[in-house]
Amino acid sequence: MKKDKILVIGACGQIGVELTLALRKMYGDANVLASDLREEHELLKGTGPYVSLDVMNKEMLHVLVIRHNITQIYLLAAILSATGEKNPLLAWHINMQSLLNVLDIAKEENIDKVYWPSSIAVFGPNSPMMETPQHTIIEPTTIYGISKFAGERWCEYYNHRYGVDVRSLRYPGLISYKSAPGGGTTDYAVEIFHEAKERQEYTSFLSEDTYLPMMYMPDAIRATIELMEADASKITVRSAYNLSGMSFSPKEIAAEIKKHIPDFTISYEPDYRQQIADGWPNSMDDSRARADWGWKHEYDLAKMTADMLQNI
Ligand code: NAD
Ligand code: AKB
Repeated sequence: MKKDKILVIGACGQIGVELTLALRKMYGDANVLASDLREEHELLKGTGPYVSLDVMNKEMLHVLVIRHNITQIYLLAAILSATGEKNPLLAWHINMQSLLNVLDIAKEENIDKVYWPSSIAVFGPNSPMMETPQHTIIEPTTIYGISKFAGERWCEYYNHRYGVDVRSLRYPGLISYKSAPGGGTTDYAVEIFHEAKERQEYTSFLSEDTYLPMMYMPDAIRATIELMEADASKITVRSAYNLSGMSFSPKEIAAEIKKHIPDFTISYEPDYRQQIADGWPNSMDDSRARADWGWKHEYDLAKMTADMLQNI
């Protein structure tokens, strides 16, 4: 029987650290090879194998996959929405070429499964804002969203044309305390917890009534693993599944934090990220993920806030 050997690319990022640790628990430490451009994250040290890898170097990636008999690849390396707007061509280049390198090697080496995340950023101002459906107008206006939408099309193409078993989720904004977020528009919802604990005040770069779809990291990790563990016959969406947990505004999260830290105050100074957020959904319809492979979220705003404040 073939043993699973997993390669995580971008393992030192906000999702990568927690996903790598979760995969190591499931598959055994030695069977999950973590890789990133950056130095190994503190929380990964001593938990399993680590290599330095630039995913843009296709030859090196290919050698690594062959040398380690890799059977599954999780590609998490990317430039996120806010950072992407500062250098759109670089964001396009990295987000696209990394995915094409992985898909092509997966095809050539008959890799069993590939995971690559998409985002709510695929939607734009012409998409329905409330309960945004799985299939609807998709006209992203950020370079990050454009690259995610193009990536979704490539994933479906490699699946339909070459049979590559690639799976994807449109993550909402993710909130976590183990590894810092990497330059997104939803990062305010992580920063606010740190500032609330350290200074009892926070200045939000989004306006008070900006609603965005959000999710607590334990739900996101579980969704990822459940999607990847599902029988292939259940996966009817080969672009990316809508995925939903909760939806709130800066005003609402501040009110929830105030229940735990009564002195906490928030002020608002919207910057360039406001425009990005204004083009994204307020909430998402993820009924397809629920129907196909049984997705069910666990954390709401109150439960997440209590856990974040306890663990930071
Ligand atoms: P992150 O920025 O925290 O982590 C990305 C990691 O990739 C970093 O550790 C970085 O060093 C690494 N990396 C960058 N370029 C690389 C390269 N050339 N070679 C190897 N490694 C490289 O991002 P994240 O939040 O962990 O996101 C992971 C994926 O999930 C991305 O595709 C992102 O678009 C997607 N996503 C994230 C969120 C979120 O809220 N965090 C929401 C939707 C989608
Ligand atoms: C970002 O804000 O760029 C990410 C995302 C929702 O894709 N968190």
